[in-house]
Amino acid sequence: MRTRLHALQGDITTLALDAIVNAANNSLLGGGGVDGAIHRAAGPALLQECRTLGGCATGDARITRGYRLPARHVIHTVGPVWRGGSDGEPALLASCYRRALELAAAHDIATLAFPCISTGVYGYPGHLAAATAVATVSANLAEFEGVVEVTFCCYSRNDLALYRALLSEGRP
Ligand code: AR6
Repeated sequence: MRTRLHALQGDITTLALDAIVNAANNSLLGGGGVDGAIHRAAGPALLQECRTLGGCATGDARITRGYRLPARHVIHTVGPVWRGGSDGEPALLASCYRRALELAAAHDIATLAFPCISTGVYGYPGHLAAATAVATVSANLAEFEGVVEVTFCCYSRNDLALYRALLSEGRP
C-alpha cells in the first residue's frame, strides 16, 4: 500500500494542500508561533471568520477557509499546555489529531499537513508529542479513506529527525 504519512521540514504556510492545521489557542483569535504565521499569510479575512466561531475547547478543532494561503482550508486545533504529563495532556493532544482528521474527512480534504502541535509555546516535549502524533494518525487513518496523504510539517531539524525515525519504524 502507498505510504500515506510523510514528514518534511519547512514553513507550513507555504504548502499548497487541501488543508493545513493550525496550533491555535482557545480564543482562535491569533497568537504567535505557527498561529501568527498562518494569520499573517492568510490575511485579515481569516481573523474575521475566526471571530464567528466562538472559540474552541482544548483537544477540539474548527475549520475555516484558507484565504490568501496556498492551502484551501485551515483546521484550527487547540493543543494542551504541558503541565508535566499527568494532567491529561496525551489524551488531549491525541484528540487534536483525531478531531482534525474527522473534520478533514467531513470536508473532502484529501491532503493535510500538521505542525508539531503544542511543542512551542505550550511546552510539550517534542519526542513525546511526535510519538502521540504518529500513533494517533496511524491508528485513525484507516477510518478516513478520503484523507489520502498526511504530512507532518516540522519547523526544526530535530523534529524532522524524530518523525523520520517514528515513520520508518512503522514501515514493514
Ligand atoms: N510552520 C511550521 N511550524 C511552525 C511554524 C511554521 N511557520 N512556526 C512555528 N512552528 P507554537 P503551541 C512550529 O508555539 O506550542 C500561539 O501563540 C514550532 O517550531 O506555534 O501549540 C497560539 O496562539 C513548534 O514546533 O504552538 C497559542 O497561544 C510548533 O510549530 C500557542 O502559541 C508549535 O509551536 C500554541 O502553542
